[in-house]
Amino acid sequence: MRLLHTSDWHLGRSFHRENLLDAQAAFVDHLIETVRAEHVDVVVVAGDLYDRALPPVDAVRLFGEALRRIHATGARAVLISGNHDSMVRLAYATELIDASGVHLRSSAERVGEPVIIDDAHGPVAFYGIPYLEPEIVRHLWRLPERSHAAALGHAMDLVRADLATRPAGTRSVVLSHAFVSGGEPSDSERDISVGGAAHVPAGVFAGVDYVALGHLHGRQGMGGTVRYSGSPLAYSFSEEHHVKGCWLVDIDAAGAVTAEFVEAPVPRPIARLRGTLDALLGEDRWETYTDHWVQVTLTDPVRPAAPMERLRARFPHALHLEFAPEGVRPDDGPRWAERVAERSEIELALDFVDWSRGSAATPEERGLLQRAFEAVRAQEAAR
Ligand SMILES: [Mn+2]
Repeated sequence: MRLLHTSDWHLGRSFHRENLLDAQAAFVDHLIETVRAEHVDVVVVAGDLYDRALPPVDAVRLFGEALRRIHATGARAVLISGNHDSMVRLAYATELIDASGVHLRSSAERVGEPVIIDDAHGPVAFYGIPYLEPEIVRHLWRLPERSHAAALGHAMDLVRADLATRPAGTRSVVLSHAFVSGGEPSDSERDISVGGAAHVPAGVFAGVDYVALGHLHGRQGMGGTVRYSGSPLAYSFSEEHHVKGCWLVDIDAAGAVTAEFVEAPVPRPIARLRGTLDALLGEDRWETYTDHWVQVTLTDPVRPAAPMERLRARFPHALHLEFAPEGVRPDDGPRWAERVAERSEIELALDFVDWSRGSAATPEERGLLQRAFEAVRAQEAAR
């Protein structure tokens, strides 16, 4: 059986105000061509189909078109919701859509209920585990603790319990949207930590033949046959060295897996440049970046006038500008944007408590804030 594993489409997302819908549509074209050229049996999409719970209409249209075109190739599809998606909205009419061979799995109640797809060697069971918000599934499953590890651990127990009832030799694939320990994040995933922990150990997935992961936006293997495909496009400048695409995965009669990476088209390469304005505008070595989407860090000791306008004369696709003056006396420490970058919501809130009151939050207050952030996220997930 041949799968095409992809994730994190984030349809409707923009890149520093640049609309990416055309680039996302080009990825869908590429996906369909790959399914046909490589005779893919099942397209597997591991969550974050949309960028937000209420996606813009153009994104909804593109998603509908992608499903229709996958169906038209004759391939089947199994998709799950991610932390950016609305579980409830994506669960709409799934039982009807199932009849077409396109299987959206977007509810915790159905994780132990596989989609069975046969090939010449027998059945393959596909279990779709959507992103599980710990606060929600803790009540549903009466879990002893509110954590990603407990949530996914229980979901995988349900998967293994179902698999044990299947005929001997049934092969298995799990789709999951989670942050597996040891994975390398980028700047474009949304924080999902609960009580400080976002990670689950890879060992939670023991007992299945292939695990198709989503959530982290860089492709990576997590050991064995547990893999992230990464997003099909770069969604932050931190991804400038990523290679984007999908895994083409073959599962043989015995359940042994081989995988090969299929690169996706790059709408426009991205790069981070650093130097003085004169150097960036004058030196030949920057010529290769004139067609890139660029983020520029200017190192001029004194901020030049109209820097973006002047940069765009050479780099028409400059999108983001930062300043890091060199050779000047440090003033009040790093700039605001630098201080908040890469800090989580909870850390920012704790900074605010400290700043406004003059003393740091107590462990109890910290817990209270953490629970407030998680409650908001749980509410969002149920929308
Ligand atoms: Mn994502």
